Amino acid sequence: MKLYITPGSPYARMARIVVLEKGLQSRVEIIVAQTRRADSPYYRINPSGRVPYLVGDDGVRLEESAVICAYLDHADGNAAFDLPAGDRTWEARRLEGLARSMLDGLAVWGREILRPPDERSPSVLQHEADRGRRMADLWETEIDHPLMHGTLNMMQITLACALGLEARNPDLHWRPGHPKLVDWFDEIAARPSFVTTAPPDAAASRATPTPGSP
Ligand SMILES: N[C@@H](CCC(=O)N[C@@H](CS)C(=O)NCC(=O)O)C(=O)O
Repeated sequence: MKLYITPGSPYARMARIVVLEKGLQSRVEIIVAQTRRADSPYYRINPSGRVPYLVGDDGVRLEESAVICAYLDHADGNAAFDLPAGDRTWEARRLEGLARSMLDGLAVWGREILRPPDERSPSVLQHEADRGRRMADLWETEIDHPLMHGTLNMMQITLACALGLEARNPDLHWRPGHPKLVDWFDEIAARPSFVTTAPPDAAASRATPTPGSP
């Protein structure tokens, strides 16, 4: 299989974490795509130009991190990240939705920051900063949910990839006032799959701007 990524993409990071957690490294070739560049050869592979993108051994071509993570999880016939059954299904979906909502907002904010200064929208920056603050407050409570602890799942992976964007956004300060979230994140971020896929920090990206960022 071929998994197209960029090093800074939190969505691609989710798929990379699943590859590592499932021990699929020998089956999945990780390829850095050139995104956000006019006439990138990557557009001939994935016309949307987004990452992650997976080309399976069976020829299947998949977009969307949630779909790709599920496909990778099932690739060994022994899925570990399916939603829990019964009453917990909707709780799991609710938490995954909340985590993705935070991630989507922080991704928009991060993209705005990577634009040239004279192209950045102050109102978008403010809107996403405010949303990020509200979501961090919400997660300081939600992090007590039993599904956010114990065996790793997609809710945890999604939230951790969102919070991990602090490395790419110097204005994202979700830690102050959120001690439970800090403890939770620091523990999950120490897992080898998270350490290996940690995004390059914003200063490094600015020093060597890559069209493929984030
Ligand atoms: N909903 C998509 C979002 C993917 C996405 O927005 N990826 C960004 C990188 S973080 C991208 O590829 N941007 C390149 C572009 O917009 O051309 C998912 O979950 O996979």
